[in-house]
Amino acid sequence: MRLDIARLREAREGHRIGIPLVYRETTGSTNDDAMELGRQGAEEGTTVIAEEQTRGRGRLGRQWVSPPEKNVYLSVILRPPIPARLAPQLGIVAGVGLVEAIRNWVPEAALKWPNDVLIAGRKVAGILVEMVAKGDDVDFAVVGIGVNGNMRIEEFPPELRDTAGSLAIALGRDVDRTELALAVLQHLEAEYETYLQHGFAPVRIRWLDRAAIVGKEIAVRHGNDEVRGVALGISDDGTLELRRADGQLVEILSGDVFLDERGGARN
Ligand code: BT5
Repeated sequence: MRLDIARLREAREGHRIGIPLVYRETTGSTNDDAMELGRQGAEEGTTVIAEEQTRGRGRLGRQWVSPPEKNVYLSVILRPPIPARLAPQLGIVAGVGLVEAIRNWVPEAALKWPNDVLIAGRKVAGILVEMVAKGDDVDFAVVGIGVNGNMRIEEFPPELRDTAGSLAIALGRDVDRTELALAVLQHLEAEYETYLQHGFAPVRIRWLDRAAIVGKEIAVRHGNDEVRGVALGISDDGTLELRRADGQLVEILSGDVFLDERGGARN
């Protein structure tokens, strides 16, 4: 079933995020579309949503599997008055909003740094933040969110069948994608409002509360590098804090986190 765009527009009328809403049946990447709109001066909150992406992107040029009418793919333009170096905070803000939205369906959903959402160790959602700076400040950022709603295991490519999941897989029934998109926009807005009014501190606390990795043994890989240790939390800049076995504290800017088997997650 298609998204109910009239319902989405009506529900977001008068809000900061989710309106104007640009709808695409199919597109390369909603992030590319939103970046283009941002460059053209589109206002904060402008959102692009699609039924399908033919070139859905993850971080570091990776692919985001985005078949038609199964999941939610959306990108939001934000224009926060912050220095460009703090842009990674936006991913954390979005991650907290995203996990809150997903918890309406699956209360045990949790975050994995930087901002994947996991259910029973399977990745059900990811975030891609891209930013354009003006001098030292953020001109605009695009927060791209992909949530697997109704994908079944056999619909994922074979290499993702052990690590990817969806709300439908967790629940054993389909979800209403319009409701899911709406929840994502609502919770993203709530978290973003908190961030604008009170700064990063309260968002950081909520992130830590919903994180699957804090206190656990993890490995962080970036290219051929690997750092192992206990995840302590995130810093004010959104970097990951780790304590290695030799006691040294390390701050990680970017990479992929792998939880120990004993941590109960595979991804
Ligand atoms: C992410 O990247 O998790 C960010 C994903 C952001 C997607 C949204 S959809 C709307 C907007 N438009 C876009 O073009 N992108 C955004 P990363 O952490 O790099 O994870 C990518 C990795 O996750 C891939 O290399 C696969 O291993 C795995 N993967 C790909 N598609 C997946 C899916 N649908 N569900 C779960 N895992 C997936």
